[in-house]
Amino acid sequence: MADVEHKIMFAGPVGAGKTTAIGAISDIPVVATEARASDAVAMRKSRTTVAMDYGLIMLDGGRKLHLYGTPGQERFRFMWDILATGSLGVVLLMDNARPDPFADLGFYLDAFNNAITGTAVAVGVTRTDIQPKPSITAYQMWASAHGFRMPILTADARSREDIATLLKVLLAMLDPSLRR
Ligand SMILES: Nc1nc2c(ncn2[C@@H]2O[C@H](COP(=O)(O)OP(=O)(O)OP(=O)(O)O)[C@@H](O)[C@H]2O)c(=O)[nH]1
Ligand SMILES: [Mg+2]
Repeated sequence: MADVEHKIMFAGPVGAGKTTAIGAISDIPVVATEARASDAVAMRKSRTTVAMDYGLIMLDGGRKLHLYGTPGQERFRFMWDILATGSLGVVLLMDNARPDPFADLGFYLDAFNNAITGTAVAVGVTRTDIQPKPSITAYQMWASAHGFRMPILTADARSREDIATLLKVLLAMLDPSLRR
């Protein structure tokens, strides 16, 4: 089928790399809704997503993979459910340099529980070059202790290859024919 279109959502905390990841992998220039960051976010970076990011990957056979990035700030939480609707799967990006990445992971798995149930989730841990701990093994142990089964990989959001690997892992869980 040439006209099959799918939607993948990127979620995770402010600065985890959602906008960067979509920019690294998209086949079109990303449509981003970024604004100058204020208050606490501005201490981390100058711009933040306020509505969504949109990118597109052209798969073999003319099929399209639409990529949507959520705003990390919780005050834009109303967008999370909007963007989650109809998603084939969720990529959760976790910033390893944040104070408590496991608490972040628990929070996002809970917040996107509806979207994740019945679909698939893959976790990409960013900034491991800056902050190597916790290790991926520690994440996996945390996930299994909390009853989650999902792939958890390191991923530099700036790396097209890393984000492609994350998406391939996610798509393979859903439908092996979607592998690029
Ligand atoms: N050193 C390092 N920097 C990274 C890595 N992954 C992403 N970054 C950087 O982290 C920043 C992420 O910023 P964004 O892509 O705007 O983050 P976001 O998740 O879209 O944030 P919000 O829209 O505010 O929720 C960028 O400056 C990236 O270059 C990584 O693995 N290592
Ligand atoms: Mg963003």
